[in-house]
Amino acid sequence: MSEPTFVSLPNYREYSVAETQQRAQEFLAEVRRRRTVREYSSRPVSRDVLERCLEAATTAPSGANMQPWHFVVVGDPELKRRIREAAEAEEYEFYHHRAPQEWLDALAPLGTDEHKPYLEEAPFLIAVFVQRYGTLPDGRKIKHYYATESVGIATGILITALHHCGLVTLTHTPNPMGFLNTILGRPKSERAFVLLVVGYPHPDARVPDIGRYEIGEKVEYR
Ligand code: IYR
Repeated sequence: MSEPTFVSLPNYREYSVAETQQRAQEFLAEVRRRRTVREYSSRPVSRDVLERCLEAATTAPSGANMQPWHFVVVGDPELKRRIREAAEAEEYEFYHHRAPQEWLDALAPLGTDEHKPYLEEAPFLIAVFVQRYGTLPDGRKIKHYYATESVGIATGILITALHHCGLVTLTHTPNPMGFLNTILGRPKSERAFVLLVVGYPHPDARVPDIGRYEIGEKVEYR
């Protein structure tokens, strides 16, 4: 077992009370504007910006610092076409056979169906994988703790970073997502967590007229 070593907290910043309040307000105003978008412009997205946002995502805290994520950025039209084809096949089954009525009722306000043109129209898809375990240089397996939670946190940072850059996303979870391992050549030790659609909104993009709960219904202080 290796002994822990410590360094002093690097780059920590404290703000004045007024600045703290302003930052909290501004951040809230910024994230409040985020909406999930299903209609994309074919306008390209700077690869450089994606790289910075992905790097931001990989700063997420993770169980035992295992960093149990893997991101595959897909911009190749042929790969996007294959992903769309596979996703639409699964989604057809979902909407027509697998989904219980209760689930379909819950989705009704979103107006979704098995057609997923955005998987080809958006400039990039980011397939996010959970690494259930890692492999040491000598080939031994190493367990990842809280892998799903960690990848969820990283994905949240990614979505927020992309929004911060004026990009829009869709958190797409075709069900099941095993086809992503096949198409993208990822090992069985990884499970697809989400397929993030990334781009600029179509000029005529519309979003469902749905709202958020009042904060008091979701947060309490004791
Ligand atoms: N995966 C399907 C269904 C779907 C499920 C949930 I939960 C959503 O919030 C939205 C859609 C689809 O993408 O259409």
